[in-house]
Amino acid sequence: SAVSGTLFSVGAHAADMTIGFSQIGSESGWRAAETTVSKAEAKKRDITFKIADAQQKQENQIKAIRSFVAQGVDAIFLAPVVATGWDSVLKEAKEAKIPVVLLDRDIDPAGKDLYLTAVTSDSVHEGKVAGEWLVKTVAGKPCNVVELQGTVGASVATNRKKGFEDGIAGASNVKIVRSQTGDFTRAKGKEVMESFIKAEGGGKDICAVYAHNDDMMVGAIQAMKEAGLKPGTEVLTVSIDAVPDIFKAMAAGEANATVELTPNMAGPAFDAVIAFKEKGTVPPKWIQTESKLYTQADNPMSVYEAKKDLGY
Ligand code: GYE
Repeated sequence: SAVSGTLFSVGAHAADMTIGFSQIGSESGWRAAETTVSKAEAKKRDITFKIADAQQKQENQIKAIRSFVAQGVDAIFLAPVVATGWDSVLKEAKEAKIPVVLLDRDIDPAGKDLYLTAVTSDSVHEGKVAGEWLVKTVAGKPCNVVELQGTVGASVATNRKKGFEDGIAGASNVKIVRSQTGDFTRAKGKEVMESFIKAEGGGKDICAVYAHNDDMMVGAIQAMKEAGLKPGTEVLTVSIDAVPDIFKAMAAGEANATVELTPNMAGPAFDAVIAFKEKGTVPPKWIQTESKLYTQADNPMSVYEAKKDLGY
């Protein structure tokens, strides 16, 4: 009928949509899984999905966004490598009436009117859960912690640092003695851990390692083993992401705990964009995904097996 015809033409249909995604790169196992899962989620909804890999560089992300704007895509997903420096390019997208959705990292609060919604976990909470786990586990014993930070200027690095500091704030026995960036990669995690061990006279006084992601921890575990230390027993480990390899390390007794976040940030983002385009539904400014702590007590080998099918 004429009525349903009219209704049909006002709605944007997922199958007709093209969405561009400015992805950071492939620095971690979590990131690679996010890319895989995003493609699968686009396919489920019949969305034409274009991914631009920025190879960790903000300037490449800015170029990708400009190119998506020039192509007139229906929406843009952005995983912002750092939190600042987005104002002018996001204004360009806004002027072109292209909604932007942030995935997995935030931008500075000043940019809040420049995007439709952000799909992220609560990264302050993740750090806090990690810190509280450590406080509980050392049960009052003195504990010198070394910290491997994520990418400098990334919201998740700032927040996971702050959250951990909050988590240990009430425990004067737990102290961060060294803290440096390992840029979220295995290679740098290993390198920085080697320098921590050297600087700490062989590492005998390091009680725990806190890493802002599992990949850096996997590198750090390697460094500890090569230095003759025993991660998982002599040196406690707690990190974030819950990638399959950390469960393997937990099953081997070489890692202690991880905080999980889902690599499926795109699914809720697609749904928000579709509802916005089709019905004008404005999503909440923050779509929060869950965080969950896993320890050696959670049957790590079975989690490892289950994770392998989830895009990792
Ligand atoms: O934890 C880390 C990745 O932004 C949530 O980035 C993401 C983080 C993730 O490199 O592994």
